[in-house]
Amino acid sequence: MSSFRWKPWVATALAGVAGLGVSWGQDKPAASAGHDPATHGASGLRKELFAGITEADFIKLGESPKTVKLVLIAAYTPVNYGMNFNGHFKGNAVYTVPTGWTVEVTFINPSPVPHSLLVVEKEKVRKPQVGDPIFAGASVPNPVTGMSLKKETFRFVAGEAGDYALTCGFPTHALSGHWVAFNVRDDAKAPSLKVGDGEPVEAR
Ligand SMILES: [Cu+2]
Repeated sequence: MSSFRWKPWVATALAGVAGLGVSWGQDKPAASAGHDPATHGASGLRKELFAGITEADFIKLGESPKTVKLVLIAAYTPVNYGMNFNGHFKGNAVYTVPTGWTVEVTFINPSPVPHSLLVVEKEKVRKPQVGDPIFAGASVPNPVTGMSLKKETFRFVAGEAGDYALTCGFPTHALSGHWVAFNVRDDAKAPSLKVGDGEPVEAR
């Protein structure tokens, strides 16, 4: 797939394949959908992978100076057919990190459906395949293959200001909204996380 040449009809076909993801029954939006992982139901999720993790752990200052720790959980809620991180998708959560900070990421996919996580330039989320990570080390292993029922960690230095995305690298998932925004800013004093129309909350 690395020699894949993008053509509009291919994108349409692949988006169609992604649409078929509706058949992943456990990820169907449900009336009970919420931010409580307990609402997942009997869907084959390996819940022990995120046992004890709360929303307070999603962004925290690291032990070392200028270090921030992020926890991103795929399929955390059933929204967007599970193609979300901590319940967020299509850029509706925005992480901001000061330029030069080290980012320590824990990625958890408790679902049997493969997902992955890497950092790319934001415009790449409009492609069926998002390509290589923009910063050295800013990816789980084999992001195109994805992984399931597993936890991975990686770390990288947010070395250059810009607009990026923390995205799933499994083909067509970014197109289907499986990404959140990741901004690196020269003028940011502390890492923060903004959800929806809310105010940014600084890491502590
Ligand atoms: Cu995904």
